[in-house]
Amino acid sequence: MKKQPIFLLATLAAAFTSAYAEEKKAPAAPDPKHAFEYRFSDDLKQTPDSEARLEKWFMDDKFGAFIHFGAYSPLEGQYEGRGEGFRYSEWIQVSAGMSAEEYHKVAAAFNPSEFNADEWVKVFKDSGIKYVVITSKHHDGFALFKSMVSDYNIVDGTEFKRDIIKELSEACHREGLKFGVYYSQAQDWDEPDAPYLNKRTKLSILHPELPVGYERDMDRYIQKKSLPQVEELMKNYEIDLIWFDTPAEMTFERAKQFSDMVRKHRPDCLINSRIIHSGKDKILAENLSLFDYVSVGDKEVPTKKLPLYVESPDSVSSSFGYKTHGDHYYHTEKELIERMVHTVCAGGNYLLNNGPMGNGKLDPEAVRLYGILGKWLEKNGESIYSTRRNPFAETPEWGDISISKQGDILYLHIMEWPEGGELSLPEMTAKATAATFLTNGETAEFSQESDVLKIKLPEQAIDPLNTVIKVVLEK
Ligand code: H79
Repeated sequence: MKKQPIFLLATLAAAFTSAYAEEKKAPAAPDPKHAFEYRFSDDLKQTPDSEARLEKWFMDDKFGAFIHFGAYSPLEGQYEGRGEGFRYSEWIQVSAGMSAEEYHKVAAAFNPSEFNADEWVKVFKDSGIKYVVITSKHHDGFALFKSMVSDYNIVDGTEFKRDIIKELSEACHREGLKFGVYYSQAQDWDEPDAPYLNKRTKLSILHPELPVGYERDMDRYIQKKSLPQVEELMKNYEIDLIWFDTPAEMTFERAKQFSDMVRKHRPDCLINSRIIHSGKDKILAENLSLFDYVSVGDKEVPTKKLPLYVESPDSVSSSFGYKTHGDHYYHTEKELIERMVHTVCAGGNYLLNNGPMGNGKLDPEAVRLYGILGKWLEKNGESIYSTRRNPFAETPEWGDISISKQGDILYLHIMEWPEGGELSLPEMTAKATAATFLTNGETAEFSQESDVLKIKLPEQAIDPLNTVIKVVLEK
């Protein structure tokens, strides 16, 4: 078994948490449910169209900011003393058992008066982030953009009246960041015809006004709200990526209506796999034409290199929406670096979420953590941006490996410092011509014999977060 430091840590932390839960409310540990599962058959291949689209920017940009922001944000995971038991604060309508009518009051009260798109974008840009994906409509059904399809939106339904999607998309593009929207195409707790993902969402609680035995009609919901709102997004904003989620009852035919709609208005706009596959599904070859890349499971970090290009939807904390009530935790700096690096070396992008606060300001702890990644990227960015997945068969014990797009530079990411003052890289068939520590620019001494590269290391890690060695290969 390969050593997987993140999950080893998670298991230890889980044991610790349960043992001490009585005495001290320790933060919940990373959930083993998020452990990576390999759900790909090795012969899958993205369509040439998708590959071309991905190569335009996505595969080079590597690092995105995911943003969960909405009417749930000011509640921070609790409503009238209820609801804090759910891991995700954006689920408050369900966790607190609110009817749609009751939640309308929550939505109407949403007033993020201190929201400033330029301030957000500056934080992201300074952190090395290249694209942004924000919730334009989550499962609660409340849109953060002006919509003619439904007045259940921030412009028509609140005192705030401003269009968050418009302001943020413009601010991103002004600063050269790509802009994407999350859109919950299947679940919509405001719409009785939309499907409910699990037993926790009950039609009788959300819509008590409906007769018992009400027969839902998914296609009615799609035609009335979900598809026309996706069209509005595509027509009215400059969207580079659309992020679908939880595709309950999404057949190929239904999903195709969405992908056709996106392609009709914005041929270059990227589409994620959740248009049809949930994060836990096995990817099916017959669905590949519907999307461009694969979203692995929520907060899943791939630890094995993958045949299709992926993106990992991670979060700085255990929730996606801002949460202060009930169990929740933030990742450490070291964990976040590991999670980013493993994702990139497996062949994917790292989409790191933050949940802004109800007043419209970013979460200060998220800002701090993004800043740490940004600082690390300032020195080590060339080992991340525009690189490709680990070319070796195995993931090394001490960390991971990425390679430049041209295939002429290896980046060795040392996250577990090897003992014995030496790092050894077997199956190294290419000849190394130079080696330097990216962290401090110093030359690294190395030797190479019968396909084993040996690099001399100082006793202690130069950068405890991740020391990168750049190895130049002979042409
Ligand atoms: O938007 C974020 C999540 O709200 C969304 N996907 C990410 C990107 C998502 N929707 N559903 N799910 C993820 C999976 C379902 C999780 C749940 Fe639960 C199971 C919600 C309620 C039961 C675990 C237990 C989380 C809350 C309680």
